[in-house]
Amino acid sequence: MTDQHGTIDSHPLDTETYPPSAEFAAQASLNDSSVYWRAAEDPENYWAQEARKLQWSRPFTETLDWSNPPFAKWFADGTLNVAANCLDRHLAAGLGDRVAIHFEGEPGDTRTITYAELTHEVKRAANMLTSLGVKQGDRVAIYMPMIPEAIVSMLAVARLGAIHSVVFGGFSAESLRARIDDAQAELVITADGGNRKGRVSALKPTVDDALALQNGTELSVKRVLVVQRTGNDISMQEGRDLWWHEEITSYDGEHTAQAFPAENPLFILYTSGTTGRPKGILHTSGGYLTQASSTHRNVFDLKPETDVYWCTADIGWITGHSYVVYGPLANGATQVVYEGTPETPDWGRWWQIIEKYGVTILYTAPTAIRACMKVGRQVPEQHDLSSIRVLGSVGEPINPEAWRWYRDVIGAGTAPIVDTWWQTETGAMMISPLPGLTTLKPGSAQVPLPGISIAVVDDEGNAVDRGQGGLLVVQRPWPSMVRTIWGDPDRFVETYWEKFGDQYFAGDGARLDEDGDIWLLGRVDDVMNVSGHRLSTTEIESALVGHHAVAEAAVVGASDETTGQAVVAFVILKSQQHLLTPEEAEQELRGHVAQAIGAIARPRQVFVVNELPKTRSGKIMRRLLRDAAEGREIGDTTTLADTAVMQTISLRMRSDQ
Ligand code: 6R9
Repeated sequence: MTDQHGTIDSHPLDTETYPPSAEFAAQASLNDSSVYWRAAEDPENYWAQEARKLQWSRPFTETLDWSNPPFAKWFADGTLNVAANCLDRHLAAGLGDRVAIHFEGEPGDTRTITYAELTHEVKRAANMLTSLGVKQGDRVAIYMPMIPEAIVSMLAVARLGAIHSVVFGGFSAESLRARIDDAQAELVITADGGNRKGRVSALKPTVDDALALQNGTELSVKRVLVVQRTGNDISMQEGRDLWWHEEITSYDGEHTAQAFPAENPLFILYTSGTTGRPKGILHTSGGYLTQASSTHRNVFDLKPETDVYWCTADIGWITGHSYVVYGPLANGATQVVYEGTPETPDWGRWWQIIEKYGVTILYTAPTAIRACMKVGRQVPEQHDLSSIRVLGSVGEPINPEAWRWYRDVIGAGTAPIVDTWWQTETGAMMISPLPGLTTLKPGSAQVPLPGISIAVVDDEGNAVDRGQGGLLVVQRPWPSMVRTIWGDPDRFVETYWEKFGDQYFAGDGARLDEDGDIWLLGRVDDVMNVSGHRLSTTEIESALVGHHAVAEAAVVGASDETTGQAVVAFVILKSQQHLLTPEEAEQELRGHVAQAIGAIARPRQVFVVNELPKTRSGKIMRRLLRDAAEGREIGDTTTLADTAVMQTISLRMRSDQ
């Protein structure tokens, strides 16, 4: 079905394209499009070749075992040590003096850590954990700020064949405890605190609260290891709590890594923002490391000898796991790790860091880009960002307006932008341009990576034609796929596999354009149906942000007696736009959307707000906005970064109606 209204069944709004420059393509490692055909002919063979770039103790003979779908096994008879692949292997190749981490603390303290030093620290930590009783298969919870010890801890756990469960440092005591209980972790690694927004954000007291909760579950935790970072006053419980810096002095850097089977569990990561119990997404070793490292190399055109890479994600999220820890370190990359927030001490911080370290590849989220846009281009323009050669985006669809700003202001109008679609469940990137090959379209993640089979299907699971919209599915197993939900295989089957049989249901809507490129449209519950037309929240948000007065926008489909659903928009105006009153803004923006997309997309209401409700990972919680738009009691706000936001919005709406 196509129509003129710009619904998800029609052509994309933006048809401008950006082919790779001749200079970029000439130097790119992947600049021959035959890689796609070769991988498509025999995906398993493609992944086997990528896997062989890792160091295996016992080489695998079988690539994929899909005899018991949806429970996949990759490279199952091979053995390897994940941490040794990220560390010892590079030392053996003579790269010990290469910088692994340029650490920048928020207060301005710095550390430069080479691969030799990182390896030494991880070996000592592995010895320390062994003497604390950690062994293969045990679960270790990590609740840390973005400091080198967080990465050391993850790698030390991995080195022992144990399983880490990193819990983002912004989560509450209850959330932490729920995750500890679910995984039955016996050890927690934390810090006294971290630096955030110019203040000490205490962590150890939250761990204490989590462990003290009387929730009817017997506490699994026996020990707490505490890294000293901020020096805030904390209490240490005799017999349970140990200072890392005191304990570590007893251990040397001699540690031989043992090889574990490729399917040995590597980590559990709980997904946030969904209703009900958190889902413990389980990832294993060989397949995960294969795809994390392969995509990190190919999508960023990584040159480990010369690039300085920076991914701004926290290790509490999947992006931090795959593209701060495992991908970059397996590839021997040099990277920046920054502890703090982009606005501390001022909005110039990120650009100053890029200038200081000569960052060449930057990987961040659209929400951060829009925040920087809101502040204005004059801030990054005060810094020399000429080292940048590749830009990445992840976490949500990037609206064309933000895309163009990112390329023009941060990428000097020339850097390719790789818009990478993937999920906690997919473990690594799935859909993304390749910077030396793909002609870019702002706002579209475009093409499945080599070796990945993606389709857009209708409700019956039939692939839709070009020009049409539907649901995104992955058609074949991939190496870094989620293996199960920890402790709940039935839920794993139900959530992802029951809808379409052996195709993985991602929960995202998507549209194919006339070239067959994929446009992600947000979670399927964010797709609205207005008078029988399917409209995407993303598309309307993009139109709103395209208006010169709008800094950020969130759109929801609120139930409506006549049209089924109606479009309700929440916008933040740019700070210098006090020219428009809220009433004028509503008029103006309703008309603007109608003009940009079609009358069918005209918002029923536009509310001007000061802030939008977001999860701690920066995703807008449209569910709460929908509650507000439908005049309901606001639902569960526990995953909000700032719980007061919804109160302010509700008050604002009541005064309006
Ligand atoms: C990596 C990560 C996954 C959900 C996913 C989708 C959205 C992520 C995107 C994107 C459009 C992109 N998403 N990247 N949507 N374009 N490039 O973010 O994992 O936190 O599990 O979120 O994020 O809706 O389903 P996770």
